[in-house]
Amino acid sequence: MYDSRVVQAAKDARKPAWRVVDASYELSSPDLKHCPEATLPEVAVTGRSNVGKSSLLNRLCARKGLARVSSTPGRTQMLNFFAMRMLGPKDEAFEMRLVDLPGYGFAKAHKRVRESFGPMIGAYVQRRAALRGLLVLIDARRGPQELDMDMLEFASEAQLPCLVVATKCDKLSKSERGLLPASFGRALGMHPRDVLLSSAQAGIGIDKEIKSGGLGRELVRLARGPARLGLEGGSA
Ligand SMILES: Nc1nc2c(ncn2[C@@H]2O[C@H](COP(=O)(O)OP(=O)(O)OP(=O)(O)O)[C@@H](O)[C@H]2O)c(=O)[nH]1
Ligand SMILES: [Mg+2]
Repeated sequence: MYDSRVVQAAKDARKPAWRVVDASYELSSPDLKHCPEATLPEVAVTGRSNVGKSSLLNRLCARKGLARVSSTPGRTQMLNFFAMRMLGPKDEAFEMRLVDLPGYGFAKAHKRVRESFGPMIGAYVQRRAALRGLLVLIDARRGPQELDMDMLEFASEAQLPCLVVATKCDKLSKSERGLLPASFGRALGMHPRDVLLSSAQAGIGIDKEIKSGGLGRELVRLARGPARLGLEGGSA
């Protein structure tokens, strides 16, 4: 007997995946009111300060200075919108936005994500009509922290699908990388297939495995997900 999911996964693995062919910075917004008009589906990149959100975005778009990167935590301070044009396995085009969010856990006084977010990220995650999903980035070596669990819970309450992306995997050995999806999955109560490996430095999961899927395909899958109910008339 064949497991149809295994057969499908094998078929998918042979297809060239979605890739970014054009990316540009649009604007930065301090709140929901000043976001761009909700004309394209969005996926937002979230995670602790310094986890590598802006670096991941740059590597994905193959543009080093597109989003600002810094070794000092707290570099990204607004909701930063990037328009992306992607090409699929049959060269079909898809347009979406990727949103680089400020990191959480930077101000030590805030013990919970929703406090550390303040109204900016909280309102964006809860009420942005164009938002279809979140990439929750977690440092591969540090593993999931309480604030990450808090973020996943917050997103789930807001009915937003999430994908966990382990960052800086260049710092792990091959065997550590192999074990990571299952161990992160256990800690987070998620299926290991919803945990991706990545390295903005080495291209792991981003452009190294582009033929077998990687982040591009997952982004399009999230962006093509259904809009959340009840937000259609909301400010976007
Ligand atoms: N080794 C390694 N270092 C990385 C990788 N990605 C990012 N870094 C480093 O991690 C630091 C933080 O990177 P950023 O991309 O600015 O992180 P961020 O999550 O956007 O940070 P904030 O905007 O402050 O929340 C920088 O010094 C990067 O060079 C990676 O894949 N491997
Ligand atoms: Mg950043």
